[in-house]
Amino acid sequence: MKGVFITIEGVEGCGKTTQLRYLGRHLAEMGYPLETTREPGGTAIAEAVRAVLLDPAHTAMTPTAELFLYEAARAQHVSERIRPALKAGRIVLCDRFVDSTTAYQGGGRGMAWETLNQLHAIATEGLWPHLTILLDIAVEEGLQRVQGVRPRDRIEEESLAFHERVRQAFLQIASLEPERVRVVEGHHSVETVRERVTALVEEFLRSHEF
Ligand code: Z5A
Repeated sequence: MKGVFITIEGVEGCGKTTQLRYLGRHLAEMGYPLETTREPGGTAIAEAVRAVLLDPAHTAMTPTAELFLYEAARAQHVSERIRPALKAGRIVLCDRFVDSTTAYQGGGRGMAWETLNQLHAIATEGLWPHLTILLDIAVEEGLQRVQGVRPRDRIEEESLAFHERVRQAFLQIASLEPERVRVVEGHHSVETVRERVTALVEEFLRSHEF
């Protein structure tokens, strides 16, 4: 595999989507071949699954059904879009990936991490990000940022305690895999966060001779 797979993670409103946009523009200006995408989603089938997952009307969805839908969307996304882009030597920037499942379904819903890791391995056929940026922010601050910007989805409707467990799970992943997962404080201005994210990614690309 020639490409580089970079993911960006964090709780709601941490600023992932904003930073992914800046980073994508910056890397494209530097001349890197690039693919930007998101989870759940990134292909027609996975985007259709996303609509089912986030629909606030789907309050009856069981945690197991939810988990399999996230992994199903991921299997399609990896096979149809991410692997081909990596094979073509591109940098793939992805808004959320397996760590979101570990944090939300594992940390938030209490599902066993060992089981989740087995499912990740099946869905991705062993593909793991080379670098993950975790934007860490207080849950209340993140939720405040997205309040009123767009309608709340099914996961956002969860309690503050749920989102706090998700944040702690993300931090735990970072402490378990400090080489891959780099934490950036998300509460700073967009510009400050942008500078830190750019510096981390540039350093990574330099050291990996991409
Ligand atoms: N989910 C899951 O449970 N399991 C899984 O396996 C996966 C996902 C993959 C959809 O994700 C949901 O699916 C999500 C997790 C769950 N749960 N929820 N809800 P999503 O990524 O599509 O949705 P999201 O997490 O809610 O992301 P978001 O709304 O796109 O937020 P964001 O990307 O973190 O932030 P943003 O869009 O860049 O910024 C939000 C607002 O804050 C916006 O107005 C910005 O202008 C502002 N902003 C951004 N940065 C700053 C700074 N630094 N200062 C001040 N204001 C800022």
